[in-house]
Amino acid sequence: HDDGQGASLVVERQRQRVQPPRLYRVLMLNDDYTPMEFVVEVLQHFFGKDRETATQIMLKIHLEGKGICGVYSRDVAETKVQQVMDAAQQAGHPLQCVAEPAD
Ligand code: NFA
Repeated sequence: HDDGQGASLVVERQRQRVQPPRLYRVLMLNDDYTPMEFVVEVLQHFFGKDRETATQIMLKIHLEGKGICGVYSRDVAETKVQQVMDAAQQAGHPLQCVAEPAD
């Protein structure tokens, strides 16, 4: 049934425009100790990359100092960072992962 508020809700939504969620890049940083294989497995497991793509990203981080693992909403990006940091700590590797606003 019609509760009689439909028209006013439409007008309110016209006034109060919804903004798309801000996006965040998740970056991994190079270090001298984390094994290449561990980084490749992290990229596959937490970022959904296939083995070839994960290897390319790992090598870019190794050669250039940092690289983008993915771009997500803030909540998802922060969860990815925590998952990577937890996995690295569990394994005893110094791998660092950070999130930054995409723009
Ligand atoms: N630089 C590391 C090594 O030579 C590999 C690595 C790549 C570490 C990407 C962290 C990030 N074992």
